[in-house]
Amino acid sequence: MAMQRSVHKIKSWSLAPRPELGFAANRLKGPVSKKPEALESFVLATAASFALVRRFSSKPMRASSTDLPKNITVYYGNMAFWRAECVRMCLFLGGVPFEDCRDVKREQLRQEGKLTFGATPVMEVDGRILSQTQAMATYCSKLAGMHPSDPWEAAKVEEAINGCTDVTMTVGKTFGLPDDEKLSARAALITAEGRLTMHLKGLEAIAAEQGDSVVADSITVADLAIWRLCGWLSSGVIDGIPKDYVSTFQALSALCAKVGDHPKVQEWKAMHPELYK
Ligand SMILES: N[C@@H](CCC(=O)N[C@@H](CS)C(=O)NCC(=O)O)C(=O)O
Repeated sequence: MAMQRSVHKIKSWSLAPRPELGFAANRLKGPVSKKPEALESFVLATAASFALVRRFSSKPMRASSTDLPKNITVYYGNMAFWRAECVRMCLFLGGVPFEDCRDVKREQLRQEGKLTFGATPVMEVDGRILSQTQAMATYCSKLAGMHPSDPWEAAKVEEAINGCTDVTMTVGKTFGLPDDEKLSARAALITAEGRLTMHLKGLEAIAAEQGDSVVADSITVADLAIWRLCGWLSSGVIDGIPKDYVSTFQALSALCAKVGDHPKVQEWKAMHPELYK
C-alpha cells in the first residue's frame, strides 16, 4: 500500500553556548590544562556541545527517506488490537510506506519461518523478520520520527508499552477460564485493589505526569498503544469488564480523547470503518 510521505522541516539550531548549561563545568573531572583561558575554552566548548545535544534531543528525528527500508510488511489479523495497531499506525502517522498484511494465516507464517517466537504480530523488513511488540514499536517509532531522542522520554515510552503488556497478560489469563469462573475473576481484577486496576493506575500515573500524554507535546507510539488498549477494554467485548471502567481513569481518558482527535488517527479510522464503528 503506497502511503504519502509527509515532509518534515528541520528547524535550524545554532551552536551558541547557553549560559544555563553552566552545570557542565561542575561535572568536569579535571581541567585539560592548568591555564585559566584553556580551561575556559574547554568549558565553553563542552557547554556548546551540551547545548547542541539538548536542542537536538528535544526534536524527534525521522529517518531520511534514503534510510528507510525498501519494503516493510506488517503481519497481523484484521483486528485493531493494540499490539499490531500501534505499529501500523506509527508507520502511517510518520508517512512510512508499508504493506499492511492482514490475510495471511498464522500457519502459513509459521511454515514460512516468520514466527520467531510463535506469536504475531511480526514484521518483515527487507527480507528480515522482527517480532515482539516492544521492539517493533520502538523500531517503527524511530523510522517514523516519533521516538523521543531524549533518553528519559524514550524510556517512558517503553515503560508505557510494557504497562500495556502487563494489562494484556492479566486479562489474557482469564480467557482460558471456564465461563462460571471467568466473570468472577474479572470482577476481582477491576476492584479498587484488583490487578487490572493496579496496572491501569500505572499507565494513569505516566499519562498524568503530562496530563494527557506519555511525553509532553507530542504523540508517541505509546500513546497509540494506550489508546488502542483502552479501546479494547472499553469495547464491551471482554465480558465482565464494563465499558465505563476505563473512564474512571482521568488522564487515560484525556489521552484517549487527544489521540482520537488527531487528524491522522481520524484518517486511519476512516480507512478501516469495519474496525472503528
Ligand atoms: N511477546 C509477544 C506476544 C505476542 C502475542 O501474545 N501475540 C498473540 C496475539 S495478540 C499470539 O500470537 N498468541 C498466540 C501464541 O502466543 O501462541 C509480543 O510482545 O509481541
